[in-house]
Amino acid sequence: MMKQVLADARLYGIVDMGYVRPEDVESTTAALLQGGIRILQLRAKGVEPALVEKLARRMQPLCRAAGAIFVLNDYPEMAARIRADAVHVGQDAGPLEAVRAIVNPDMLIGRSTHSPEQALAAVAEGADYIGFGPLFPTGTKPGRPAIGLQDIATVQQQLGDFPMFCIGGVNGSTLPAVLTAGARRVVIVSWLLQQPDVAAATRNVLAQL
Ligand code: TZP
Repeated sequence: MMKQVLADARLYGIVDMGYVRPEDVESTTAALLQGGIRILQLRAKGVEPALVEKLARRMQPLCRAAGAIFVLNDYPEMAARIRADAVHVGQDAGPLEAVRAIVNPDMLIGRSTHSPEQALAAVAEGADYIGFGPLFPTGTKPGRPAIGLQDIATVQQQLGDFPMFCIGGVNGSTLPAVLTAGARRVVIVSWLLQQPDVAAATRNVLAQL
């Protein structure tokens, strides 16, 4: 069932604790869901795990009620414990087989990829979806070099309709170019979170996808 929600998802949102105060996690989650997002990640780099779990447990029921996929970034053990719908890991997490061994068999696994080679490798390894980027330099992942738009079409073609979410510096102004470059699905983090009306901005982006 969540596989179908994933297949249908065009916009992936992230409640990133670099932009959202802990006390605003629920209202931000609600606004993104209200705008129509159906896959939502908690990303809390540098936050102590006990607080991450607390925040996850606040977001999760809101996602569930909306029929949206709740993704925990990093922490496969925690994802298994709280029965998240999905866990997202980076290149540093080791083989996906090891992640798969930790989580429930039906849990979706996503992986960040930063080149066509990594994208194809993650799919071959059994990822359920991938992130592909950063397309542009972004303050949300500082120091990570931008990969540009030139490889999107080729990789997406090779993957068929496999869920590949283009990420990094996607915003209201860059979105048209990202779509023209061949992206079918995007992740937008800071730009969405910083909109005065998050739900309306989400709705607006979804209409363009
Ligand atoms: N991985 C690659 S780029 C990125 C992540 C988590 C951050 C994207 O954030 P933003 O604010 O949409 O550029």
